[in-house]
Amino acid sequence: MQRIRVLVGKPGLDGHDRGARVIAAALRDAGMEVVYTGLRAAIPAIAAAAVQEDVDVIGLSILSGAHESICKRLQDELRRREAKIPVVVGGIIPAADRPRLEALGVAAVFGPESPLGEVVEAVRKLASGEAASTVMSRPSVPRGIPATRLDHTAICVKDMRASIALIEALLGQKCAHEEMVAAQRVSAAFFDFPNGASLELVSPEESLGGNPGLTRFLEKRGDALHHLALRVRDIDGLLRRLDEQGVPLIDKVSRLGARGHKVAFLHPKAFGGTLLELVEAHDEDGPTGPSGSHP
Ligand code: B12
Repeated sequence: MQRIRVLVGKPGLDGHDRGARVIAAALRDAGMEVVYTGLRAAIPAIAAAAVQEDVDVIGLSILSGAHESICKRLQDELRRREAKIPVVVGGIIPAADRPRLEALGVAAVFGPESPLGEVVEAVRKLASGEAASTVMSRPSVPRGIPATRLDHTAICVKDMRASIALIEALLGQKCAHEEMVAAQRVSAAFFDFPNGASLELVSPEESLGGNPGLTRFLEKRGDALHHLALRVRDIDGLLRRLDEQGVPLIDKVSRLGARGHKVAFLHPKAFGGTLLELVEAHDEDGPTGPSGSHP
């Protein structure tokens, strides 16, 4: 049986070549012959090489945002050469752009964290002449929140000093960290636990002008559980993906929380009425402990 031949192209000025090299290696490991163009390949050169090398599939890696114009130009070049070669694309492709690429004749699109097995299978199907629609229908965008652990649980309190004294007595441990978060006009105190998660006490800080959201919360509920916080990686990439998937967000980009960590809140509607915070630590395994912030 003839080996499947694939051309992996890295068009334009985009210098992100990790994804292209990872994909080229995965296809080679799966027994395919792979021609990799290297960085900054011109589009006519990609089309010419694909025809000359008689490849079964062309794969483009694009993280520059120019995917639409590149795919259009490549299809024009292939048409000019009367070549009918399926094209797959990977990289940073917003979900909203996928239908446009499909309309341009792109057979499959793969975003960040696409499982390599899924890419190999799609290329194999296309090389064996399977319809692009069956390959395209496979979801390649990861879903959900890949939390690495619980970061902290926060209780909103009216009297910070009295609450710290109460919790210190109850847990038999000292408060690990106190901070005034000027940007949010709150004071926060943390009790850390051996598994890395912690309990946060948070209170509107009148000396900083107060936090209307927390003041309203206290008027309505009194001292009570306020939010849960999950530890995540690449918080801004995750927020972009959740936004594209229609998850209601309070923060579409992260902001600076306590302890210098990046944080963002989901709307309570997203989590059955409970306010959920995402936290990306600047030092994931470091000793800095959890962070906190307040919408
Ligand atoms: C590492 C990185 C860099 C490295 C690149 C190192 C290298 N040699 O590749 C460095 C530091 C050099 C860099 C620079 C820049 N970067 Co950068 N970078 C990243 C980062 C953090 C990870 C990319 C990566 O390597 N991922 C790992 C690989 C394995 O994943 P991948 O490429 O996504 O590939 C997977 C899929 O996409 C798919 N896939 C990819 N290619 C292909 C091809 C085929 C055929 C198939 C089937 C599948 C497929 O399968 C792979 C496996 O799942 C991303 C953020 C992110 N989380 O993606 C930003 C990111 C890509 N960078 C970005 C930017 C803006 C830049 C700069 C412009 C920043 C600047 N102002 O200088 C420069 C531009 C450099 C240049 N010359 O182009 C933006 C791009 C924004 C956009 N397009 O909308 C991103 C998204 C960051 C962000 N959140 O804004 N960057």
